[in-house]
Amino acid sequence: MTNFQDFYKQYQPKIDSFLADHLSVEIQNKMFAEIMKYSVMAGGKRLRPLLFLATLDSLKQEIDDRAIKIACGIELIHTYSLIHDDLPAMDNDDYRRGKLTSHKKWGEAQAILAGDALLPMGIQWIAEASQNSQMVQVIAEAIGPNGMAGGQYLDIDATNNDSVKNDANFINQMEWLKTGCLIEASVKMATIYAQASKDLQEKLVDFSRRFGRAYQIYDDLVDIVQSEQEAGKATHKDQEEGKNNTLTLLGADQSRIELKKLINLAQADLNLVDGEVLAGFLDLYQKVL
Ligand code: GRG
Repeated sequence: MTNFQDFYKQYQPKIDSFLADHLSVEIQNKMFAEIMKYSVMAGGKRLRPLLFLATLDSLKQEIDDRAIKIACGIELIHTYSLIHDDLPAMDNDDYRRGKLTSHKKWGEAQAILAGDALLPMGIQWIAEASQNSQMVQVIAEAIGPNGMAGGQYLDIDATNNDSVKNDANFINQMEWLKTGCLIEASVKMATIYAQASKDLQEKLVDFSRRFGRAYQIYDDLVDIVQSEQEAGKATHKDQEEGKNNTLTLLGADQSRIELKKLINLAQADLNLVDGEVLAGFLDLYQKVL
């Protein structure tokens, strides 16, 4: 058993160096490699790969090089989704992770292709390292039409569509598909890799769902907390931009209540496993409470 800080210090650099080394070696065209690496190495928190590894830790599964490769495969897929999410046709963002977005830095066609290439490369790493078709199926389902891409479709479809602005079911579904499914898949793949019992798998998947839902609420609240600190008042940037999310639906106070509930439930999901590291992920949310 180890705590979250030690775990993070041990594995975050391993993830970063695996990503940097393998992208440099495995991509034949060095210019394309640079474009892909630019976004992958731009300083992400590595939340999903660390969740995968922490779930293995909770099941007392050894974290070997194969596990690191699977974890990095998940991060490639996540990075693809961010590059495409930032494109002019989608969120049209100029900055991501404190740096110019891929299309701003390299051009739109280049950014589309970097995302196009990161997605199958991520799947390939997971398939190669796991040799487990069930894990490949789990990740493919999580990011396809009934997962992340489907959620992004709902989001695009709903922007500035007043009829869904106050529809809690729609917002929950859209947010869940867009960000929750990949988080759930990261934990589920770890339970398959570690051959966890059905009971443990169910509990950990419940944890991942609550953690993932909480992450969306947290992510929306972070902006509010930052503007409170900077300007001494809460501004609803998302509301101004016509976004549909739990924050614009419930408001900040109710979102915080919802977040606290989810944290308590997620903590209880860890009762049957060695969940100290996984529980540490929930501490992240204290920043906005
Ligand atoms: C383009 C098919 C397609 C999907 C895009 C990821 C995504 C779906 C949309 C992102 C929209 C968004 C800002 C959601 C809030 C939560 C979230 C996923 C934040 C970004 O992930 P982090 O916080 O970022 O893990 P880092 O940079 O740390 O990896």
